[in-house]
Amino acid sequence: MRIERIELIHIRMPLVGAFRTSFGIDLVRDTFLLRVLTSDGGQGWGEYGGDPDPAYSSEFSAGTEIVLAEHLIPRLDREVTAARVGPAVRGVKGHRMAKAVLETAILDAELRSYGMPLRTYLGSVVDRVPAGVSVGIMDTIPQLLEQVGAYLEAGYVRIKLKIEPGWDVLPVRAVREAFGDDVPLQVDANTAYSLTDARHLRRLDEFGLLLIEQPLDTDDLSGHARLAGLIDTPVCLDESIGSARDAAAAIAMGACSIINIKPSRVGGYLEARRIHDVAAAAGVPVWCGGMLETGVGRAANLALAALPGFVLPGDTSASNRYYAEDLTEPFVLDADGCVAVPTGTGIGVTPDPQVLERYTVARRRLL
Ligand code: SMG
Ligand code: MG
Repeated sequence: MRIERIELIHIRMPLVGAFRTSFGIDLVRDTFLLRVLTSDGGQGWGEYGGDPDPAYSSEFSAGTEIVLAEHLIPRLDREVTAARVGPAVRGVKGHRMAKAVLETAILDAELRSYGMPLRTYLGSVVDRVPAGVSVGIMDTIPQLLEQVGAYLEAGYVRIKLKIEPGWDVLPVRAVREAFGDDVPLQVDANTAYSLTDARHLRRLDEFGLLLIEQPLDTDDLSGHARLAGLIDTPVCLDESIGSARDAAAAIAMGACSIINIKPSRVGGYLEARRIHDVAAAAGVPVWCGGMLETGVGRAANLALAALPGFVLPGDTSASNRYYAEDLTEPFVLDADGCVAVPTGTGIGVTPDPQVLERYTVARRRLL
């Protein structure tokens, strides 16, 4: 496969409601798509998982654009396959989100050229995946209960509450009291706590949570290992896991007993698959995280979430969780709380050109 051209399409998509986490509040998804055009007339798409600010991770859109244009794309052979992207860009330290969007667009183009769906390439074993939903920090408990109630009504099979100091035990207790002990419930702190909060976090033990996600700093594996020994709630890592090697180390040192796999965070679907394999070998359950993806990123995440080790529901919600109008055919939640894995070749979806145009704020040719 020969690459002819690479375009960056900067998009701004309004969210259906504000999404607040311990590190900020989002009202719009401000990101970009990469479109790869091949010399035989084919194309491939990828969606950047980062944000304009380096708040969730150290990467951010404007920096990523420079890294792509000046450091990653120039290292690629025009004659390329997805498997060759990682080795080609190895000399660039870090920047996994940048590498992920590039590798994914190339992988999509490659798979389309073979007529193979991403789910087949990755080794998916199911056609539909159970969907969880991530619920942001709210101003009041009644607002939270209304939101959680609506998601349960819609069919979501698992609720994840974003937490931070001052918004943790109370909202969890309120959700348990309102909806009962049987609702699969978990929390995500996005690094908002420190080890000195262990006694406080122990108070969450009584609620039978599935897991607590990333309570401590990104680079604090040993802190997570110590915390895991002090609380009963299983510790799940998100931000801390950037590679299969990180996953192996975290598992070996007891820093986590569950892993949230986000392809964008770990450099793409190939590394995501390796993390899945490492976790499966160790008997560690994984689930597919999300970065508020439009249909482009969501489609690929669903293919990954259909691998056998993904035994917990992911943040693989329907399109309307975030967007009134998606760039692709919307992903919908079935009555049993599942979302269908795309069957088309490559990632299985293509943005609608007219819809994409409406949300495009800039275009730039990178190659
Ligand atoms: O795509 O449903 C989604 C987002 C799920 O909570 C979610 N993502 O840390 O897991 C996480 C967050 C990161 C994004 S917050 C802006
Ligand atoms: Mg998280």
